[in-house]
Amino acid sequence: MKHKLTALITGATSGIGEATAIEFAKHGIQLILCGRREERLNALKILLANQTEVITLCFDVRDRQKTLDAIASLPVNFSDIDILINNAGNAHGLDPIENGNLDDWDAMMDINVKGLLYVSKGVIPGMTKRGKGHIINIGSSAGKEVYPKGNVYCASKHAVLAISEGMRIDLNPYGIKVSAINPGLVETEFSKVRFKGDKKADAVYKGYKALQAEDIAEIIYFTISRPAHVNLADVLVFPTAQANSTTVKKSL
Ligand code: NDP
Ligand code: 8X3
Repeated sequence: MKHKLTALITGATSGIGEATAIEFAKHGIQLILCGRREERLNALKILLANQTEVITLCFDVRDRQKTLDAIASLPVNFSDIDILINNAGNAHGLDPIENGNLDDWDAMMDINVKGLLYVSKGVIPGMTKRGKGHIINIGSSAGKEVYPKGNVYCASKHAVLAISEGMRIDLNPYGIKVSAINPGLVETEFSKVRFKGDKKADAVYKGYKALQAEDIAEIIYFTISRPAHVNLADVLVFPTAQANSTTVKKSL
């Protein structure tokens, strides 16, 4: 009989995904850690090895076949995935629509939306077969409102919310839980990626206390550890200093 829960976390190489891996390891959940930066995956595996079993899968969620192959390659003791954390994603650029960069648009739709779908396609059949599972999609406050220059990133996160609602309906007959966790500003590598390393990124989390990746990881653990009859379907979480995407109380 299987005792340990198994979780697959995408985007485990930094930020929210990495913090979730650390949080889950504390609770003995065995981990499938995914990302493109192999050295970081290996370092995290070593860090958590004395707390739980860890396996790493290095792939780009944009590559449909590699994503499906990586999930299909899991050894039998990791292949029954109880918890899927669809977290991999980023914003690329912050430009008015008329100046938007096509590569940025492709990246956001391909990673945040299509990548999430490819990973889900690899994992859901096992869950439906076993009649259980919990999918957590990391959306954003940007999935609930649109802010200036957020255009395509906001669209990608609105899509994540719609997909989450669709999954919850379609997977309802199988007893599978689907939750959308939608954070506001979280201090991670997110803004470094959005601004492509530009120092504009430094200002994003200055003058107030942003959410930390660990805050979201604790909420994710809380969500997956509710009793069987309880599902947190949709969670919006802001730092106290933030009221919505454009209202942030800063002491500058
Ligand atoms: P980070 O930049 O710290 O982490 C992003 C993660 O996504 C990395 O582990 C990265 O791994 C992975 N990733 C990115 N592109 C790909 C890809 N093509 N294939 C596989 N993995 C990929 O940012 P966060 O932790 O903040 O972001 C995590 C999620 O949270 C995202 O979906 C983001 O939209 C969402 N979010 C973030 C907020 C914030 O303010 N920070 C607020 C609301 C939501 P690697 O580069 O190794 O592939
Ligand atoms: C990340 C938060 O406000 O940069 O999803 O869109 S925000």
